[in-house]
Amino acid sequence: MHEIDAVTVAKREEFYGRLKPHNMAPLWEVMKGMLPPEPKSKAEAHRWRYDDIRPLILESGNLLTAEEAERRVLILENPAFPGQSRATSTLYAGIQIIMPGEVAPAHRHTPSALRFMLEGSGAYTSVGGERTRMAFGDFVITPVWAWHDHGNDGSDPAAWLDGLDVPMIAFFEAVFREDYNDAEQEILRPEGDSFFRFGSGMLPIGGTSPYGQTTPIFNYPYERSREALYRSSRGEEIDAHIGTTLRYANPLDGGWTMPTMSAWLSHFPKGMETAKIRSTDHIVMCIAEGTGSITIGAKTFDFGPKDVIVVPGWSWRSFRANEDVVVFCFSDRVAQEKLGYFREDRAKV
Ligand code: GTQ
Repeated sequence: MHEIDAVTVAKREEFYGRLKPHNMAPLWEVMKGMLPPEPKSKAEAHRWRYDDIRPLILESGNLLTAEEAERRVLILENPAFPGQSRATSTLYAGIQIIMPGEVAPAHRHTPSALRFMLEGSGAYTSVGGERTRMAFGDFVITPVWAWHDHGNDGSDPAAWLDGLDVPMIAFFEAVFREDYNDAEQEILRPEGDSFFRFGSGMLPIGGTSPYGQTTPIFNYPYERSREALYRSSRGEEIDAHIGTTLRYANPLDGGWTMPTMSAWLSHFPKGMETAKIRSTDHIVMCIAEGTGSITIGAKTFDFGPKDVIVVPGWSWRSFRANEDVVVFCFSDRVAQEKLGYFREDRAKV
């Protein structure tokens, strides 16, 4: 940069001042911040230990009813974004609890939601006139603008991880929401209907999704996904960076399951240390099985089952598996891919 004299600086400042009433500003003063050489997320890497937060989640279960709360959820807020209901810049995450006999009343909204089931045996959710029971590890989807209500007819509290694209949809200022005229939607189909119709390696001829870009399957049972994952681990050489990773897919087009959020499961066999990888998507992870540690940038977090971890975009990450580890992940990758700029970068091995 060549030196500029005080007179020139003053002249320019005076000019900028006259731009303000016109709602204009000089690009050259902000251009480097607007177009940095690479992204630096404002979010922090973070881990919530399930053992630490579980008592608080259960306590909330006795503080107010699900009906009162509409959704009784403790939001997982990124430490860099207090009060903003965001786990990453683009994603919302929370832990929802439903006590035995309760109903979280039906509503719908333009943000999509996903669930990763954590505990309890009697929880169910209804979507599109169909009810699905949620068992540990199940990946459950609420499509854009689909009526959904949750309940628990078991005898123990049910809790799951919620993931929503709310910050993304709010960025577009396109959040709509509507309440149903009853606590629960009308059930029109037998349980399992969508899964057997679309999730058995066969498809209805001419079949389409009732939910546009969202998969017609709304519960991917862990029993099935886990078996697929472990069998894949045995059948193929394990990727040094991502272990054995299988993504949840829309059977109709082979794409991701939702228009804005990607979801996948990774398995790292006992003893594995992965090579570093970074990608532009912002990731929320939930440990399904095992203990180990994850290094994100300069921070290392150890983890156990049901812990939730946030990986900000474009930060290096690597795993160490003390036992066989299975991790459920969701991110905004599919949205970035559609916008044409998703990137990933792998350290040399
Ligand atoms: O279950 O519909 O965590 O609407 C936040 C907003 C869950 C839900 C959340 C919601 C829901």
